[in-house]
Amino acid sequence: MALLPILCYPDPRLHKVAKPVQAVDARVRALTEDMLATMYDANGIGLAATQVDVHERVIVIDVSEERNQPLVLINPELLWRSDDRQIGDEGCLSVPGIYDSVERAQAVRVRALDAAGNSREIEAEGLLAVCIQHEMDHLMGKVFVEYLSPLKRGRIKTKMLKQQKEQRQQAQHA
Ligand code: GNR
Ligand code: NI
Repeated sequence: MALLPILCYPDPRLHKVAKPVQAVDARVRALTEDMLATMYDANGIGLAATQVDVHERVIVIDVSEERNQPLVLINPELLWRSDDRQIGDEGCLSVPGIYDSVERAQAVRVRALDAAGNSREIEAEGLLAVCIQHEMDHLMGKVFVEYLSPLKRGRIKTKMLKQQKEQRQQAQHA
């Protein structure tokens, strides 16, 4: 098991479109294990393969308080989304320290393969539905800040680049 480095906005690799997984084999299972370890280590509720620079349709999620209900979604397909909407603050491990309000469907139904390669259908609402939509966006190369105004997005981009520059300088002087 390994912790994987997480790409940070505005890294252009976050906008790559992920390809379907061809076979749920040992390589893909190892990827899901590493992604779960990385997500738990970073205290996130979800992680898309795109964020660890793997451009395949793989998502891991755990929205439980106890952090003991891992969910693996491979090749997820959106079957249905409710007309009912919800608005909530979102954050992203690829945009650290930024939280802003995003409107999403209140409920979704998805079909995906699990880590054993079995097809499953999941109906989700509330936070789990938000997280599934947020992660499926990542697989399409979309980051939540793209729902914000161009002004806010510009400010976030500047702030992230400044943070990254400071981090590089710190690393150099270490
Ligand atoms: O950890 C995360 N929290 C979160 C909170 C509200 C809405 C979405 C999320 S997902 C995020 C982890 C992440 O960046 N997944 O891609
Ligand atoms: Ni994210």
